[in-house]
Amino acid sequence: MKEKQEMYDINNIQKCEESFKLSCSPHKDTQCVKTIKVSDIESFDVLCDNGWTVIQQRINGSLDFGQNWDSYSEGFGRFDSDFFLGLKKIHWLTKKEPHELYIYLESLNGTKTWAQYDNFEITDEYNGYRLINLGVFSENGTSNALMFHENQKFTTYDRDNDIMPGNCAKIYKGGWWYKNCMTINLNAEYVNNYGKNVIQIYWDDQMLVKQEKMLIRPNL
Ligand SMILES: [Ca+2]
Repeated sequence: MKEKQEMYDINNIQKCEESFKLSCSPHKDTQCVKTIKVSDIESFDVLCDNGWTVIQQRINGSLDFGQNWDSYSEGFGRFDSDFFLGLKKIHWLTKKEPHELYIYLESLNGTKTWAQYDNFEITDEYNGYRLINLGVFSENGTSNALMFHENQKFTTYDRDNDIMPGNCAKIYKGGWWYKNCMTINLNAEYVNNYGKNVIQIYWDDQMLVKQEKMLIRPNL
């Protein structure tokens, strides 16, 4: 088995039922692992969640997101815990066809909200995995904070593409589409704060986040 597939312990998440569709779209009302093949790169597994493809999640703070460029490019973590799918895969998925992005947020005090963008796309590695498009924003109790990061390249501690004199990924201990530096960062350090697990991130200064997921699906 290939090394990057071994990162994902799928023993306790079932395989999706067979389908001709090369996306999570048919797999509503369930969570399952699906093998996807897009042109030019070898097949890879994704976590499907109620018809959406999960590209990133922080559900228990068990994983250090202060990873390097190659790690963000290929992906890291486990589908049954915290993980990042990988910028290369996200690029190919969002290049193949238009995708909407859904961000689920649960705050430290238990408030659950979401933000959605109807046309999410990032470039290839040569162009820095630039966040070239977000599309139309809709929400339920969140602000349009991610728009601040539109058109930014991705930055990690070993690849500085932000517009700060320093490196935002070093400061916040996680890769992101930093500018100078951010209004939100869902890959920031997950720290223990006053005895409670808190991701040291916020959504537009308003909200400390306890759990969050980023999900995409074809917008046809
Ligand atoms: Ca910089």
